[in-house]
Amino acid sequence: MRHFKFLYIIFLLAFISCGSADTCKDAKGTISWLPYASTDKGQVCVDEGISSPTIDIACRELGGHWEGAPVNIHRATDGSTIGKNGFAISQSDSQVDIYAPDDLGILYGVYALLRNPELGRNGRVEDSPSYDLRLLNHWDNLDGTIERGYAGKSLWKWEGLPDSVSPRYEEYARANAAIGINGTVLNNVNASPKILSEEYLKKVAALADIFRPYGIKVYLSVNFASPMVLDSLPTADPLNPEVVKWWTDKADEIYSLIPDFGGFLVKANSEGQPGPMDFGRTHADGANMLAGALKPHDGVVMWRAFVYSPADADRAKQAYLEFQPLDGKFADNVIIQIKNGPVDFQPREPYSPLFGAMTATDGMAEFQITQEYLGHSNHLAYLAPMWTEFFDYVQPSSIKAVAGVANIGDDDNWTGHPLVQANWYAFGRLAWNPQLTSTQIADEWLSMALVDKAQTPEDVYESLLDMFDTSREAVVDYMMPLGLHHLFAFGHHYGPEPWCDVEGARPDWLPKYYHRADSTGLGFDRSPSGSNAVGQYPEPLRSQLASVETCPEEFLLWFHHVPWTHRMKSGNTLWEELCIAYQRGVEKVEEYRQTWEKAKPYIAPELYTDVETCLATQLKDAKWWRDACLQYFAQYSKMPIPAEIASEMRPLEELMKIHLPITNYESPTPALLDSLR
Ligand code: GCW
Repeated sequence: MRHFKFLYIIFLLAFISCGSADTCKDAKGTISWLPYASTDKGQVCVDEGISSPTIDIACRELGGHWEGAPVNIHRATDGSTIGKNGFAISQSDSQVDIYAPDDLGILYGVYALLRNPELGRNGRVEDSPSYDLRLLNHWDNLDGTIERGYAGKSLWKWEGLPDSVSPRYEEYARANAAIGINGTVLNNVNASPKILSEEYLKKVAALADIFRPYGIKVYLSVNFASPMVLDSLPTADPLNPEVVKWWTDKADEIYSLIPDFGGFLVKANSEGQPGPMDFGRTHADGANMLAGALKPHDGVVMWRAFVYSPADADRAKQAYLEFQPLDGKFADNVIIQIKNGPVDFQPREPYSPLFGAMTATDGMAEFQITQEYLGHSNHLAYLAPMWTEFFDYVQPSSIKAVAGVANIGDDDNWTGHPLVQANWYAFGRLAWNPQLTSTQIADEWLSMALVDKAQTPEDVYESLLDMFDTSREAVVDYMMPLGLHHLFAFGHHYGPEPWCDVEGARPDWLPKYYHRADSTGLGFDRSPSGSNAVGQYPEPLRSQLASVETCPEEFLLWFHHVPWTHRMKSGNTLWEELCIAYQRGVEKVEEYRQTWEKAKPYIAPELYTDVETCLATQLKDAKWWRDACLQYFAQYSKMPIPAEIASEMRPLEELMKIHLPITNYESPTPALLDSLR
C-alpha cells in the first residue's frame, strides 16, 4: 500500500444536480456526456506534491460523481510510457489507481473513468492524445451572431464580459475537457479587428481564466489589417518595420493579460479578407511575421489554406497552387490549417491534395462540425463517418493538429438539433484518437446520452446505431450522390438549387460551375484531359482517380464528366443510378422515422417529440432535394424518372419558386419550410 499524505473525502454538490442519471438524458441545458447526478460519495486520495486548480476539479468531479472504489491519484514516474496529457488507469474491487505525467492527464483520466466506470478493470489501460492541439473554431461575431451557426446566438456575451460571467462558460470548459479538447478559437475567421482592442482583450482574458484549469487555451482569429484599422497605420505590409512592431507590441499586450494564450488563426486573402498579398507579399511573409511576434511567448499561427483566387479554371486546385510552392518557407511555429476537402465542407469531398504535399511544413485538418452543407440543425447527420473516411486517406501522423468549426450556440440544448451534440462529442474523441471507429463513438454516445443500453432491446439499439452510422451517407444520397457537389441555394446553403444563377456572383459560387450538366452528361472533368486536378494527388491514387473505369463511384462526378448512359458497376446507367441514389436517401430517412418510433418507449418523452419533428422535416427536405435535382437533371439527360418516384414529385416550376428568406446565421424553421413548400 502506498502512503497517502493527503486524503480528500469530498462531498460536493455537482454543478447541476438533478436526481438520477437517467432523468438527465432529457434535461435541457445539459451536456450529454457529462455526469450530473450527484452521489456525494466519491473518495479520492491524491499523492503528496500533486496540487493545482486542475487537480481540484478532478477531485470535485470524482467526489460528486464517482460511485466505485476509492480512487488514488499518482504522478506517473519518469520512466513511464504515458504520453503528455495521457493517463493510465487500473482498478480492482477495492481501489482505482490513476497515473498521469501531468495534472491535465489526471483530469482526462478522471473524465474517462466517469464515462466508463469499468475502465482498467481487466488490466491497466493507458491512453494519451494523438495531437497536441485539439481545437474548436467558433465562427462567432462580436455582435452575437454566428456565421453558419444553427444553435442560436453566440455563447460569448461580450457586452457583459469581463464582469458578468455566464455559468455556461465553465460548463463549456467542462464539456470540452471531458472529451479532450484543449483549445478554442473564440471568434469568426472573418475577424473583426476590434477583438484585438484593449477592451476586448480584457474580456478574452476573463474567459481564459475560466478555461485555464480545464486545460483549455484561448486563441483568436485576427484580421490582417488590424494595425490599419485599430491604430491608423498606413499599411499592414508584413515586411514594414512599423507593422512588425505593432504586432510585436500587440502580442506582448495579449500575453501580459493571458500568459498561456495559444496564438492566432488567420484567414487571409480569402473571400475579401485582407492579407499579405494586398501588399505584394506571400502567405509565408504574412504568417512568419505574426509567428515572429508570438514566438517569444510560445504562441502558434494557424494560417488557413482556404483560398481560391480565380487563378485557375478549377477552384478545387487553388489552395494547392497557392500553398504548395511555399513548402518549407514557413516559420516553425506556423501550421497550415487545411479544410478536409479541396472545395468547401461538402457532404462528400475527396481529401484535399494539400495533405501530404507540404512535407517541410506543418499542416492541420479543419473539419466542420456545424452543418452548413448538411441540413443545418434540421437534419440528423452524424459526422464521424465523414471524418474517419478522411483518415482512411490521410495518415493521422502526417498532420500536427485538428480543428473543428463548432456547432455550439446559446440554445438550451447547446447544438440546435437534439441529437447533434453527438458531433461535438465525436469531434473531440477523434481529435484525441483518430483511430477510433465511427461506430464505436456512436455506441459510446448513444449509451451515455440517448438510452439506457441495458434496458433497450438489442434490435432497437442496433437500429439506433445504424441510424447514426448511416445518416451522413443518407444525406449524401438525397442531396448530391456520386460525387456531385455544391448544388445548394445561394448564400444560406440550405435547399437545392442546381439551376441557381445570381447576377454578378462569382461563377465558382454557383452550382452550374460544379455539376456541368449538359446533353452529353454530368460532372466536372478534373481528369488529365479536363482541369487535371487529379494531377495534384500522389500515385497510385492519381491514376485511379484519373480514369472513369477505376475512379471510386462515390467520387465519379467530382472527377469526371460522365455520359448519362455510362454503365456503372451495378450494370445500371449513370442516370438510373442517380435516380436510385436519390430515392435510397429518401427511403433511409423514412426508415429512421420507423426506427425512432420503435425506440419511443426507451427515449425521454420531450426528446422523442423534438427529434420526431426534426425527422419529419428531414424527410420533406430529402424529397425536396430528390424532386428538384432529378427533374432538373432530367432536362439534360432526357431520360425518364422511375414511375414510383415521378408519381409523388412536386413539379419543378413550383420548386424553383421557393426562396428561403434566411441569413447565413440561421436555420429555416419547419413552419417556414412548410409555408413555402
Ligand atoms: O464555408 C464557407 C462559408 C463561409 C466561411 C468560409 C470560410 C467563415 O460559406 O461562411 O466563412 O467558408 O471557411 O472561411
